[in-house]
Amino acid sequence: MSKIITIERFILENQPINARGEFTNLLYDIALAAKIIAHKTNRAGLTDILGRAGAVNIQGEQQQKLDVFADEVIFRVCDHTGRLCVMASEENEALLHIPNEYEKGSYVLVYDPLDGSSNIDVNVSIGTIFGIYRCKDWSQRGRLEDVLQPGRDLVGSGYVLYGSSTMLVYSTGQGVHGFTLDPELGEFLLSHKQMKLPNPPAYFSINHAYYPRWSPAVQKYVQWLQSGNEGKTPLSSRYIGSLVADFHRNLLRGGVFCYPSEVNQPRGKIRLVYEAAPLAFLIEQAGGYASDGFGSILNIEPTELHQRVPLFIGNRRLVEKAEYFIQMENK
Ligand code: P6P
Repeated sequence: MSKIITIERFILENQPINARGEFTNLLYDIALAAKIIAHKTNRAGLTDILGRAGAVNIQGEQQQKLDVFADEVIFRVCDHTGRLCVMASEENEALLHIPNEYEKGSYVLVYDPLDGSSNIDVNVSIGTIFGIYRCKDWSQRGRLEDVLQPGRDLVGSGYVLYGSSTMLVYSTGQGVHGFTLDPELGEFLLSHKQMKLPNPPAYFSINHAYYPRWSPAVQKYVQWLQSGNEGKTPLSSRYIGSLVADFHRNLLRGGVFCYPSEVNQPRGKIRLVYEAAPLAFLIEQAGGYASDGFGSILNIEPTELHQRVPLFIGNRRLVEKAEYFIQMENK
């Protein structure tokens, strides 16, 4: 029997040297929020939580009740702890300020509480994505500048996958580590230490329905992916339509997830601040790379909280090939 290590113990024993208790405790808080959301998500089919909450979020998407629930859980677990100076969520147009009655802290939490929500009612895996920055100006109570930081400045990021099992995968810059929730114990146990992208990769993930709307460069890139990427190992196509699920499978088996810009979504669909940048931080820690087709996602300076970005993320060679085709077209 391998060692039984809870996420709390692992975080404590592996916290970044310069981190104070605040950062370590923030990761605990996220693990707690994940357990609460998992508990509700796993019962989604059994309560009246399914279906639409009636509201429409900033993205113009119908909010599912679980979206709203997950968003509120993360905020309420984190708003009073004194570890954060501000939060930002996909489900909220404006910044989420720390209520005045609570102490503010030195970290920033950005998150997509439940990505892939269109899959909730059809029982397909969905996920939470989060990123952690340092507050830029301690004397202030959290401002947009604290959230609009490039992914290169992340001090930690991760995701929770609510699937056949619930997994929390995170990095604080010292590798990527995965924990699986034991629902009986209510504990996340270390199950995937130092996760690294396998080579050769096995999959490519893209929504082929958009083929007619992609640029010729992206069409050529997809044909390259389909052609066995220059005679190397042939790739199989897998696309779940749930970013965290596709990302997690590719992290375990190797591959590339692509959401290029297309005629109807000229800046792509994936959000930079709380989806692409946190996952880009993770994939680099796992030996991979993430690009918007022109350069690293981590180097993009956000200008708006909900801005979207084209995304190619996974094994470096596959992502750099996308850059090659796109940059050839733009010569
Ligand atoms: P499409 C879910 O809404 C999401 O943001 C990601 O989780 C997923 O990868 C993508 O959209 C799917 O988008 O246009 O292929 O249905």
